[in-house]
Amino acid sequence: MPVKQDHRSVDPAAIAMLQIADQNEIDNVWERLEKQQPQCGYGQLGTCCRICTQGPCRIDPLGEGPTQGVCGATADTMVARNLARMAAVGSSAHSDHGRKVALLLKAVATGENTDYEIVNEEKLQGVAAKLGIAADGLTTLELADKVADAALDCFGSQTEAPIQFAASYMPERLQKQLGNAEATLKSATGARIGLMPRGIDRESVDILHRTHFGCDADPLSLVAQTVRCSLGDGWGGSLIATELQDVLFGAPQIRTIKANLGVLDKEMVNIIVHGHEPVLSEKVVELARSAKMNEAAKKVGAAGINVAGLCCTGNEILMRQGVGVAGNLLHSELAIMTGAVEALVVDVQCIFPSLADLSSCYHTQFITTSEQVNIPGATHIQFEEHDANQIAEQIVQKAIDAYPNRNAAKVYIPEQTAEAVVGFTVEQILGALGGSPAPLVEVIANGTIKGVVGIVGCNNVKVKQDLFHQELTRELIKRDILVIGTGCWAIAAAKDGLMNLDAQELAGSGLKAVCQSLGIPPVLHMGSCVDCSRMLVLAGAIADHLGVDISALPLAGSAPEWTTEKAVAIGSYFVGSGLPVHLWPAPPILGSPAVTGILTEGSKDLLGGYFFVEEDPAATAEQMLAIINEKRAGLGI
Ligand code: MSK
Repeated sequence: MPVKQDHRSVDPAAIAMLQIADQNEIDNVWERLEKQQPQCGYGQLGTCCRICTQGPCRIDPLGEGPTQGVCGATADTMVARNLARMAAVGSSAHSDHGRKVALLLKAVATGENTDYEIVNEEKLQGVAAKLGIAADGLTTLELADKVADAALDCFGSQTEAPIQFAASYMPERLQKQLGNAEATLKSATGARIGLMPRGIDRESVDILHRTHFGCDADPLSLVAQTVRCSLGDGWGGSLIATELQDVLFGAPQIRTIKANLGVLDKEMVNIIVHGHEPVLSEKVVELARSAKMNEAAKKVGAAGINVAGLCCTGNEILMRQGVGVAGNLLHSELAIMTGAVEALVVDVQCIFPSLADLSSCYHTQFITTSEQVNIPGATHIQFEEHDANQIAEQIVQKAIDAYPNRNAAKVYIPEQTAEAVVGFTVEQILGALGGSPAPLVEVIANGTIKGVVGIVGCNNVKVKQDLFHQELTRELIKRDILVIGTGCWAIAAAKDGLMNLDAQELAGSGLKAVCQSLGIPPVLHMGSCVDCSRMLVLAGAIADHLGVDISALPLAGSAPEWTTEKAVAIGSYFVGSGLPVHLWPAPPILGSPAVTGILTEGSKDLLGGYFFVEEDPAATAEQMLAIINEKRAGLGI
């Protein structure tokens, strides 16, 4: 009698695959979590420090044992340093992604790279205009060169001035608010504590420096730098990634895609692309669609080539190419267990090292491609942007070569798929509204829609897969709150049918009427993790339209199944931009009353944004409604 697996996921496809894993004793992330129990309480509360070799030190928040580490660091210092380091890593991951796109744009502009081209001239001109770069008399490539230089300068700038992307895209009122907060911090502490990012790389390095042994011990300045670094991600690195990817690969369009493991095709060579950066996956899709490669696939007995995505690489090609998505983070092992995946091709971030061992039990080629992601047991095919076509062809060919090794007895593809309408960029949303936020503002002002919530982030194996994502989304739309979002949340919502037009029926009467008149679902897919920057830009456009601060708007954010350090950066730049942000699981800060106080209360006065923690989806929706109603009252609507 197989063990039921519905305590691990709400997704029927996942449950089916977990039953197969159970029957065949296949190791997986849920099993490994169980083997890790009980997990370290100090780590969960953030009160352990292994920054120097006099440690590791730990502090019991209940007052048992020492109250300081060997150097004298308190629990507040330890927690704040650990949090800052998380934000630095998360911001670095997003921003390094942005850097690579900026470097590619530069290489295309100078003619050094001819494997890519500028697909979206309109967007290029829009970005240039936003940055104040005059396009008159310049060719497209000359303009691209200037935009690439401006982007690259944001990474390495050594002045005290804010980076150009933040200074150009952030609403002026937010810049002023951050300036006021800096002044308040200075008068309270005497220290120069900045919040506007000066350089994307610099703010991460600043954290690495100030958290070195014997530097910053003040939770306030450590949290402030956490926010500054994260703002450099949201209004810098991630924004650069989003904007320049739209230039190079085209802006996403509203379209219908399929989501869940059922997108895999038993008759085809299945290639899954996983990770975050579309620079490689765009090429894999292009090559996989070519007549030449499909002919090659037919020669080995397949009906053709089918590409599917996972996680944010999946979101990128879903938004721009309409490619089906096989699942979110916790589907990555399950996808291999279908026995029908010829190649799992990964770039960077959110890739379990376990995929190598698991692939070796099947015919699946597990192919790493980034110099930053080397996994023992994987086949490494180094991706070089200047040779993208040839390398993508090599990868697709490797998948084709694997097809004859598929063991039919091991193949089981759950049939679940859901249709999802996706591709909601700021441009697409404003376009659907007639070019201005005015109609959205009007339906919010008259109460037809109460507010907007952005949900982001991962699956976390400690949370039943997709449960929080899906229930919170349902609870919010029921309360006439429009839900937008990115990342693995978006895939969870898509799999649940919440991005289907039929989901209008699940919305409250006001939201339903608006969605019906616009022909959109009540739950909008805005892209990958770096595309959280699209939500910032949208919030800024609404705030500017109304002439108020972002913090005054009936908006909130949530990361209800978050896992990664990138989510710390996203949450922190939302808070720094003035938004209340819900988190579950609780972040590792509860061992410090000071840090917890700053992030849940102090930041409210200083920045307008703050964090709150709640483990129940319906209670979270109620809290969000209360926040939204409070903001509405503040605006007099
Ligand atoms: S992929 S960062 S698990 S959303 Fe962006 Fe999903 Fe979180 Fe990775």
